[in-house]
Amino acid sequence: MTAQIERSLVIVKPDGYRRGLTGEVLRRIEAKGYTLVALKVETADKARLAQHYAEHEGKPFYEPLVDFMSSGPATFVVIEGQDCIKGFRSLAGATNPTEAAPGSIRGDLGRDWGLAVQQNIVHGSDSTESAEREIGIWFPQG
Ligand code: IDP
Repeated sequence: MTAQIERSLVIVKPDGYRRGLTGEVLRRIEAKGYTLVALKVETADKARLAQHYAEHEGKPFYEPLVDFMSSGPATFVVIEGQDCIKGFRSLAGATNPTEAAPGSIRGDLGRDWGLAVQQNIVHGSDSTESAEREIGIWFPQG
């Protein structure tokens, strides 16, 4: 597959915001060479979170996830760069912070202390289709 310039939706989740890690996440994104295209701080409403996490509806962690994600401010960022969707997920590390490799955002900073939902600092789109859909949810004005 040829490399391509793409966009991804990154969220510094409420745990990252509360712990003062927003700058650290943005620093890693920029250090990797990705560009910040749009950025806002907002407490997410549950209706838009339901759209964002529609694929997880019905799973045991769904309700705690929506509660957690709407529990306080989060930072929504559109990033751009060559293969940045896969690249950012690599920077983020595995979903479970205990299993995420050292050096990754979740491996270095994420927490999984028997909580109902993994407080893993960041979200990153997992495909071009998801990125387009998620950017449309959080940045409807384009
Ligand atoms: P991802 O964020 O690595 O793409 P997803 O499977 O899309 O992972 O899950 C969305 C979010 O839901 C995760 O980032 C994490 O916060 C939470 N989550 C996923 N699976 C579990 C689980 O098994 N237990 C608790 N929380 C989970």
